[in-house]
Amino acid sequence: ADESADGSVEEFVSEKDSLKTEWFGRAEGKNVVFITLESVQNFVIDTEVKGEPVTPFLNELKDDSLYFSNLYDQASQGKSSDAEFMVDTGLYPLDGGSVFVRRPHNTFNGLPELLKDYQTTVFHGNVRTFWNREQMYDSLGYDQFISKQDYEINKENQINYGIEDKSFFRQSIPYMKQLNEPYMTKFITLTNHFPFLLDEKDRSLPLADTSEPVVNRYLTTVRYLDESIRQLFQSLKEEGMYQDTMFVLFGDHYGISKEYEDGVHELLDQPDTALSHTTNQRVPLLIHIPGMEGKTIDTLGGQIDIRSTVLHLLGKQTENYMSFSHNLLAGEKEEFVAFRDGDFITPSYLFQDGICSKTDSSQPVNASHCKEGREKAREKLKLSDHIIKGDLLRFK
Ligand code: GP9
Repeated sequence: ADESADGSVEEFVSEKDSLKTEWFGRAEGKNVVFITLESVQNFVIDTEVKGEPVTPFLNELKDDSLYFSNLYDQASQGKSSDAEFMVDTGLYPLDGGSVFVRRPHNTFNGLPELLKDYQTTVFHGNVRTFWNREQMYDSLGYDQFISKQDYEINKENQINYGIEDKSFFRQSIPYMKQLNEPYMTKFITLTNHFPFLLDEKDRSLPLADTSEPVVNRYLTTVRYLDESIRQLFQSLKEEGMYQDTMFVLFGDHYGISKEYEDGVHELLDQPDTALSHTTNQRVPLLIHIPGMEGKTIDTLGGQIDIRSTVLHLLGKQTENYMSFSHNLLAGEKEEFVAFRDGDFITPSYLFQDGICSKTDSSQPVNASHCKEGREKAREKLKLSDHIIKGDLLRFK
């Protein structure tokens, strides 16, 4: 097993649940635009501050999209890079550090490899070396990486890690117009990043008054991100680049750590329980195909499942691919999410911080109820590590 993608690994990780559904191929041949929503947790959707929606645009968009409301953040120490890694490869992050940094030379069969007829470009307003992206994108097979050096950045349009999202999207359009169709682009947003800084002039949401200033600021930068996406959609419509595109928007990881979570409990008027902490770790996933009716899907899944779901909509059969991704649109989807630390959640049980509890009530139960789930999580993580550490996909 050390030197090849042996039968047992293959059996376990092939993407079997790609049986055709009514959604299969609904976006076939369309361009694909991924937008990573930096630090966006699902609780901001349909939440208000002083009577004003935090995410008015995403709230509207989700009504015309496949909106996955029960999707968990599975990123680990590699944060944004882990989220990208899962979406591209359907493998789990490593238990320490970032795969982008630790294993950039592996063979991964990432999305650019599978979408061979697509021109693939990543847009990001930070330096090329952050999370070792430049090297990793080469390895994943991206054709182009438009980064900080390609944008006009000045005192007015820069904050925190780099260019502000509104300017980022505005300046990306001319590059996008040069792409050959079909194209796949990935926009990695930046402004909604800890410590959630924003100039007064860019703040359009009233400041919430929870006892956590970090949470209060977070909501204003989430609103800014929401506005920047509205502006991107508007520009693409004006340029005639909207109609033939599937948009995939997803939160990359949590923004509010446990340390500041009291502010979220106050905002949402929720109790401080293991269950509320866990449900707060959900990130939004919206897949918007112009002209397609919207639907909210509450199938339990994780970021690792985004890949298979997108490939299904693009009409790609995935059963010969090796990954841990499961199509969220398939009726028989296994509702199981493994977190990197070995914790897991299913519709029935939640295992977190050494405690087994019922998912719907957070009532602790006998540990035996979580035995099978813990073994399953351990097995998946072990096999994924095995693939990454042995660079086993080079044999596929
Ligand atoms: C940095 C950006 C944020 O370029 O992607 O990374 P994070 O700190 O969220 O992982």
